[in-house]
Amino acid sequence: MEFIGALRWFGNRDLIALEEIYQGGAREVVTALHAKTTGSVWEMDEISALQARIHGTGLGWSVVESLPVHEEIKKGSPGRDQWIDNYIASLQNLAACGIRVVCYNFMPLLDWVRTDLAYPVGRHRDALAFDWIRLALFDVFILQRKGAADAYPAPWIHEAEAQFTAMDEPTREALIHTLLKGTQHFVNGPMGELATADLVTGFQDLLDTYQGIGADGLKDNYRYFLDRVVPAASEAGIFLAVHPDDPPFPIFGLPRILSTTADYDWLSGVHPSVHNGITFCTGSLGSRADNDLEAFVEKFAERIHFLHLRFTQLTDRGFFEDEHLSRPATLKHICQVLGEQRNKSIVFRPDHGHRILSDFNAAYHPGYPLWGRLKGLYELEAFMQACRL
Ligand code: CS2
Ligand code: MN
Repeated sequence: MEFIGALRWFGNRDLIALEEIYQGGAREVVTALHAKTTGSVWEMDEISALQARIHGTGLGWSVVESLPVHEEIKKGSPGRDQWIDNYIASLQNLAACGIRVVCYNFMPLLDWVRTDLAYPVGRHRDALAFDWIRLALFDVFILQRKGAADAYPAPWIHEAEAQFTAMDEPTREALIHTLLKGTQHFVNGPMGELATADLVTGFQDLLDTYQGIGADGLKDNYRYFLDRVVPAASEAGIFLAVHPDDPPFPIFGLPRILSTTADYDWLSGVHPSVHNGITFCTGSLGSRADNDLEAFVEKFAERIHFLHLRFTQLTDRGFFEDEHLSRPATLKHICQVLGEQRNKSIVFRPDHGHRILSDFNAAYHPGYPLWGRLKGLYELEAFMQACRL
């Protein structure tokens, strides 16, 4: 097994240049055709143009992150077959250009959600964090979602209410922006397209479109998608790699279906083919105390095609993103189990990084600063080499 270090790159939406990623020592980038609208076919000439640009810098590109799944597919709308046809056409075009792994997720509406984008960790450095009280504050008192108050324990609601009452207008706006735009505006999806002027009502309208779907409904729609896409991916030679729910809990009443080991048992039961694969994101899955990362890697090793490495530290009200090496015993186990997979190479990336050094001088996308991630990359590379000695 060879581990190949990569950084995620957001194309023209990224302040970081490919040259910086190359100079920084990554061997590959993981990226997407970010300028495409969700659901449209990724044409071969577009893929190869981006590929030529990446290769021209000296970097490789074998993993796409992400090929977004249209909401109509997740909702199981009558028109979904056309969107699935497009998805398959994109997979075939990617395969024809030599892409091997395609990461995607099946989370309704929102990509990863955090309540804090500048959570202090130590002096002069910060991280992304998730705090249930701040989520409840937004959900119950700002969004005023029907039934929201029943989703949180009473003491959390009381604390949220006290914070809400003391909150000034700019702080409230900042929380809304953090939750609905901060981590969404540079990835493809419905939140990125929402008009900033009417964020809260726009979000509520989108939530209403998932009324009544529930986890079982979302699973049915996912199975329908997989029934068509897995055979096509397998024929094209693409390894699909679904990213877990992040955070791995239901939020805003939206269904979640890839949060626990039991969910992954279900996924591999639906289509046992290894082409129906996984992005093993230790940070996302590790945000639940009942997810055993070591047991997970042992169970699903052969269907793990892409690695997101970082760890989270759980608090009594959520979690924050920790150092990349903060759980060395777990990381060692992961490297050893995956390392035993012969005839396979796997791309890994430091998944999110702290802001350090000159990261504070540039408006990098939250979670994706240059130096914090490079530090993670170097640490992980060195750790993996040491595991092999
Ligand atoms: C996030 C996600 O936790 C993460 O890795 O950065 O954006 C994730 O990469 C996507 O959901 C994958 O589809
Ligand atoms: Mn991840």
